[in-house]
Amino acid sequence: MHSPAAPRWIAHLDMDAFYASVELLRYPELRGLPVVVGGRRAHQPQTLADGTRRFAKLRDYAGRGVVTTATYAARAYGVHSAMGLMKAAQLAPDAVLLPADFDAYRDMSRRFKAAVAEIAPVIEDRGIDEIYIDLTELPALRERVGHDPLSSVRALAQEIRNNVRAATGLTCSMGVTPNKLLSKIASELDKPDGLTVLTMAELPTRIWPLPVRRINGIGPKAGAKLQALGLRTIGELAQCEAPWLIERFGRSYGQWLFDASHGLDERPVVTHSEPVSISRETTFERDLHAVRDKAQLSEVFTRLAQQVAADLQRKGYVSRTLGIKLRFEDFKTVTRDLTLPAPTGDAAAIRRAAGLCLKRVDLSRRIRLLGIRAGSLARPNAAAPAVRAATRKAAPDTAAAPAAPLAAQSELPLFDSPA
Ligand code: DCP
Ligand code: MG
Repeated sequence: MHSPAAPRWIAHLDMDAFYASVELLRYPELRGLPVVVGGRRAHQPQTLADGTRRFAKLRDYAGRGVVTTATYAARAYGVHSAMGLMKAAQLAPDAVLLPADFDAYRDMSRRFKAAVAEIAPVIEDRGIDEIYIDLTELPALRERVGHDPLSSVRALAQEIRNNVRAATGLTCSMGVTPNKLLSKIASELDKPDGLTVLTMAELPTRIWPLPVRRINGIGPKAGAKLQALGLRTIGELAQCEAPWLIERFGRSYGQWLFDASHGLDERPVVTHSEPVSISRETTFERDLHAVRDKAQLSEVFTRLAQQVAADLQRKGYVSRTLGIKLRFEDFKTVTRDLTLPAPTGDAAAIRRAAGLCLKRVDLSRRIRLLGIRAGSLARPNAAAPAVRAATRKAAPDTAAAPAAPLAAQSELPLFDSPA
């Protein structure tokens, strides 16, 4: 085990404009242009008779979709992730709009992680385009005692970046520091295609001038509260005494704020993380009504169940807790879930369980978003978990898990009766 005193070298690697960069591999003629990912299938580029491609432009977009990601050329116009596409169109009307292709992004995600693992296998997966890597025990660093440690760290980080580039054709940005907290901040300091190596000695010059919100864990609420207290930068936060912060933010968060501002973070790089749940959801182009749009809703519901089943299968899980998420026209969100007597990965069983959850929701309002979530994940070959007839948030009349065989192909009528 690592003693807290022994310094570590932890890297945070984050792919640059990830989804958009994957698209540029496929459409190299778009390189350097403002490109936004976020369209629907209708925005798929058309190949013309002469072999050239015709792309959809943001100016022609109408709808409620949001920007999933934008190339750096598009960001120069102020376009960013989560911005409405109509708003983005005002800023960059000539930007190219492309539909998202999640299968391609997932495939590229696996490839870049494999390329890192060839050099540095201690990896914590943080999602589709980012990972932490513990470099501390790598021979390339350990065997160079007596050499300039910073230059070995830099060379190793560069080698990892080169391998990612060679395997994927994509660039990434990397921060390498003594811990995860600082590396996460550092990887953003020289984006895109940047490498930032920091020691603790550089905390005052490189980290303290940054706004408090750059710390992963200071969200909008805490950020606003710190701002109201007159604390804008991480350095200003570091000037505060721990008891003063604890008084205002509570014992654990106050102490954490103090530690974070001083660049302290002992969290290990965790290599085996199991997903808590697998889910799919979709936002409709227009709000749908349970009765009038029954056919369309039912179709979407089936598709979501099939997607969740396919995700489960690909990742090698079965699920025992199926749930649904609904967002209504007034943006109110409700969830319902249901624990099955035995885990399943079957699309029909998932749809059926989700259908039972749906029956517990008042469907008189129009629906904006629909999602299905599979939780309590297990490996199919693992010993069956103890059967426990439990439902959470269940109405008394539907508390029992379905008794019929879950793989039954019969489809329950869904969206048939708004409560
Ligand atoms: N993403 C998303 N919704 C968001 C933000 C991001 O679906 N609100 C997706 C698209 C991104 C990917 O996740 O390509 C990675 O997210 P990042 O925050 O790392 O953003 P990018 O990789 O696109 O850009 P950057 O170069 O800033 O890392
Ligand atoms: Mg990224």
